[in-house]
Amino acid sequence: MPADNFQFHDHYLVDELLTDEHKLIRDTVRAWVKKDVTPIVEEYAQRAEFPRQWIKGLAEIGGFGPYIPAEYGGPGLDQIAYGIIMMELERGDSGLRSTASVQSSLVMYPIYAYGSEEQKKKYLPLLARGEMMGCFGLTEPDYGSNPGGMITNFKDAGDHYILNGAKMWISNAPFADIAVVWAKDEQGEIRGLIVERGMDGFTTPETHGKWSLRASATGELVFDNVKVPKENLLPNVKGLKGPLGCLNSARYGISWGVIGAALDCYDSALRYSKERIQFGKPIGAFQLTQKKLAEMITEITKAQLMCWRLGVLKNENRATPQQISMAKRNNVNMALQIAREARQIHGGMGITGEYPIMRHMMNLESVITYEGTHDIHLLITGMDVTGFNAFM
Ligand code: TGC
Ligand code: FAD
Repeated sequence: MPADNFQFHDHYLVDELLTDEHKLIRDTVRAWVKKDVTPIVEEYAQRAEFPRQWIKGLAEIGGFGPYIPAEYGGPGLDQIAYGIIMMELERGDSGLRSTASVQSSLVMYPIYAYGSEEQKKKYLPLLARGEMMGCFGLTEPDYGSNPGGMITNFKDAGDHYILNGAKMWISNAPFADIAVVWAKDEQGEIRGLIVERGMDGFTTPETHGKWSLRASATGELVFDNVKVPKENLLPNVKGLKGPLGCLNSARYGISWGVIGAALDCYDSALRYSKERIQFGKPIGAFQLTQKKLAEMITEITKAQLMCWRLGVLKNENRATPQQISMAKRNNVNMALQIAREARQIHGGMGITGEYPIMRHMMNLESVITYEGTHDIHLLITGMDVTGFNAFM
């Protein structure tokens, strides 16, 4: 991998909207990504391996549960800081951001929002320090976009529950110490359970052969009569709104995160277009290349402004799930289109690991599917504006 010459691009001076604390956080995360992520990410992605050493670094930069209050071991930052961290991490790799967003929004958030005081004290500080890693089990082999149909279930067996079923496509599953698992109780109500590695009958086989998110570990969660202590049930939420509430937080982080991937692709394409000479001129001097670059920075700028405003609304507790869906859908698609165009600008070099483009592009094919597919988010927006439910 060549030297990381990344330069941030901020066409509308969005930076001026940030506080000094936001800028300090951004600089810290950016420096860590440049030092410990970009020099090795290509090699690990080629090997399809998650660099475990990133866990310590992520904890040190406040990447685990940025908005979890200090009393539970988190940095207690605001939502814009959370977004900025996700953006800087995804500039490095979507798989790195995935690890941080799963731990933050899908493991720490449900424990914080729905857990008992004992659960918060037991798990959150360890998760914030990266001494314990978690994963989130919602998707099942037969229930992806429609998680309400899940068949994973648990029964009351006196002083514990017995959990059966399976989850698939679970980020961080192969190495997670705990899993926040969504399962139906005997009344068919969806509840959250904290399942710990080592419980009899709980296994996490790794998913191999991915062409996307290769530097992130993905696996299944298999529950074969797993005895789960009663104190591991999340007491304060029932129904699909439990897991969907966590997704609001993760989707918000992704909306910011993918701007990082888009910026990395744009920055590389811009530099390449000035250096690569064809027909006696830099390719950036051709109108067709300029059209690509001009459209890229326009779309990035729109996404930056959308996220900043969404962050303000989120800080005020006014961001709706529908607004978050719109941003997730728009920004992931924006990043994927930019990655594809950037690959064209790099010509043949664009398919190699010499540049980050192809890796970002393949990663974004997962990001446009997970946390609700592109079309599911379109239907959420469609229902929001028309009032008609087109899901069924
Ligand atoms: P529906 O009847 O609409 O809603 C059921 C209940 O949930 C409430 N609700 C929400 N609550 C909070 N936040 C949201 N975003 C919510 N959306 C709905 C709703 O009000 C209702 O509450 P109540 O009290 O009336 O019961 O549910 P539905 O079965 O029709 O499904 C709706 C649909 C399709 C939008 C939803 O299920 C969906 O979003 N599907 C996509 C599934 C998805 O996003 N899966 C993600 C899995 S996790 C993942 O991908 C992690 S990747 C991590 C990484 O590596 O970064
Ligand atoms: P399906 O739901 O089968 O959808 C297939 C196609 O049908 C899609 O194009 C979809 O848009 C379309 N479709 C479905 N329903 C409708 C409809 N009503 N109208 C129109 N079109 C429709 N899940 C977790 O729980 N935890 C994780 O940590 C996690 N990590 C992931 C990591 C990776 C790398 C990947 C790829 C996935 C991960 N997921 C995770 C699962 C992810 O959330 C699902 O893949 C996603 O929700 C889509 O489900 P599905 O793959 O079953 O597709």
